Amino acid sequence: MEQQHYDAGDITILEGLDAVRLRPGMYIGSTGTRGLHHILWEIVDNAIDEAANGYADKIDVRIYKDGSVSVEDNGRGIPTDIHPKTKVSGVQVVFTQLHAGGKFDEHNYSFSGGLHGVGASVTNALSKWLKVRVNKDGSTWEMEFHSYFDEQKNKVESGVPVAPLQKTGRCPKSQHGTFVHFMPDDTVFSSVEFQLSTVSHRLRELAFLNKGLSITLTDERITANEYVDEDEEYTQQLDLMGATQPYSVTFCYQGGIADFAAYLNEGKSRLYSQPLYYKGEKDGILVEFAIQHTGEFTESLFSFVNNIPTPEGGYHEMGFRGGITRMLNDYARDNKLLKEKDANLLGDDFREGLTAVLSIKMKNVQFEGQTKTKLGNPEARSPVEGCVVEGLRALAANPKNKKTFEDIIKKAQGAARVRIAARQAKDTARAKNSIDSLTLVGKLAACSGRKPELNELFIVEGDSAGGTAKQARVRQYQSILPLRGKPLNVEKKRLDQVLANEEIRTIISALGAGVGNDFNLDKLNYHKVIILSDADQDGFHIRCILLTFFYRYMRPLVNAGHVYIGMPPLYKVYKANGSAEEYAYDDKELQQKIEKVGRGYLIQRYKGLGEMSADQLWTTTMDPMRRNLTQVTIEDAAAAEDMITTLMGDRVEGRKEFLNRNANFNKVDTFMDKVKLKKEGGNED
Ligand code: TTJ
Repeated sequence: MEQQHYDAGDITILEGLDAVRLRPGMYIGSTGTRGLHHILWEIVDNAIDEAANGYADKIDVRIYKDGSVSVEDNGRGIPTDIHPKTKVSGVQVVFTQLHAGGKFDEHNYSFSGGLHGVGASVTNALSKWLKVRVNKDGSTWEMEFHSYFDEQKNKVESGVPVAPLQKTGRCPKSQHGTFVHFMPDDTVFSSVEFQLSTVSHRLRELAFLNKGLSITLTDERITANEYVDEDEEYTQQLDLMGATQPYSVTFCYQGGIADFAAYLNEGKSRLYSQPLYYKGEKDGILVEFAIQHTGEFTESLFSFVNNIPTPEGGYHEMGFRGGITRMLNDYARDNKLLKEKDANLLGDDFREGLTAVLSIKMKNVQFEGQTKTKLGNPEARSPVEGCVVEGLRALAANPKNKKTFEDIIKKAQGAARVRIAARQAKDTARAKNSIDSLTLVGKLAACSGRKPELNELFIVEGDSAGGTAKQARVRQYQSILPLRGKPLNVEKKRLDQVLANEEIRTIISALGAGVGNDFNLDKLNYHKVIILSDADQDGFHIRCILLTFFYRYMRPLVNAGHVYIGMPPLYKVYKANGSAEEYAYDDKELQQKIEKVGRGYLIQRYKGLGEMSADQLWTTTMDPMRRNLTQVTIEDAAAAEDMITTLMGDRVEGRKEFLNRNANFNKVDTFMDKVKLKKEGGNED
């Protein structure tokens, strides 16, 4: 082999390739399997570019038995003439000049590059040998590069031309193209074994992304019947020659990314048979997308920038999603599928079951993210969104797509319904979880005893009566929970709204047995839950609300007979000298007590619990031996609910009227009679 002479320019070129040799990771990411395949993609990208520019429609990739690989296109062929500045052939420039691509070049006017685009010279620098053959203008040209150990320099030189580009023969003018064959350097890469599945997957992807381009992959290492692509079983044509022919597969998709979307949805139920496809351009950005909804719920968006996958997303995906949401909401409104009062559907709703392929082409791409597969150009967003809106509008304007768009809206509306229901369930769960002991701090005066069977909880209307009850109680087994304000009217409220109410949450928390479907009687802290409210309009209302709440959300509590109404007396009949003191709980009893006390009696009428002393409250209402307690039956609770529903619900007028009629406490008791309250287990009169 002849030692070549290099001029100054050539030296810098070789120093360029030296840099690649020295730090391959800087150029191809790694020297592992990924890096190995990267040097193949560098070559493939060149052929793809030629095809994308319309000069080639066929690419052949071949893996040889010796582990080398070749790429051939039927394009114009790499320029063979001498480059005036460097005085070497175009072929030599391409394979020995560090192509300033991707991240190194701000003037990256080509759409190619990006993740790859460091150029064919990098492949050359990391190969044991590389051979090029160009068919152009009726001639065949050849050139070879190699790496060798330079004994004088005591180091490996790589990518060195063995000889200048040479014309080696003639060929028909119609036979034009470039053939590049190389052997990856096993001293550079940890493994030099190309993976058929990796190569096959990417080439298929490229075939989808480049409509009509035919890409053939041949693997001479195996025979046709030795490899069945897990995704590609149906394209395998195992003939009688299968045992002797090398494995070969051709990818060619006339529908481009529309075929890609259909391919991704194979075997799934589909909302419409053909993917919707559009190709457009805005502000110098080429935008192509294909969408097809499945009957499934997951969204899968495959996005690409300049043919490079962007699994980490980025601004183009934002624009895409935004465009879908905007256009479909507009469509639904314009076609009265969404009524004026309806809220807009969310992007998530439209994307349920959506399979989409988005492919854009733009200049000066900036890749970001963990794996540098996220588009970081904010200027991409708006043109993509614009193209998507425009494209979908054009598609929707086609009468044959009318049903498709209507079905998409319907599916989204279904998704929205599920979303709203799920949201409510989640809120409820969250509210339930947040009901904890904190809710009770400063509110509940808890008893010291730990036996629920013996323990009593008094739910007392108002802070002042609550205070009195706290003084009066037997702290071993009686707990007091004062209710500030009126607890929320549980009627016609969803569980999550009910749970948002302070007073209600406090009650749930104190009882400790949960609420709604989760209510568990076994965890109940009190076997007597006693509602203690004033014998007036407000007290009556509170009692009804609490009963309705228990009926609706803790029905087992009522069913098991744990709920009671505490009955404070309405009157005290006494003698001024203290020789007599009787309590009456209703008008009939008042007459009896008057007779019992006899001449000179005095009557005190209690307007509320707050008027009683702790002693009086204990004697008349809280002492188990003397109090007048009424057990609430399920019918009582149902009647209370009915009361709330029919008289205290939406009909404000009806409520006012009812409360006016019942402002008289006697009528309250009449109501209580009507709902057949039973007396507590026979320990009083
Ligand atoms: C450059 O401008 C003049 C016409 O040819 C253009 C060109 O370079 N075409 C071209 C390059 N087609 N195919 C290639 C190519 C193919 C492979 C497989 C590998 C490389 C490095 C380039």
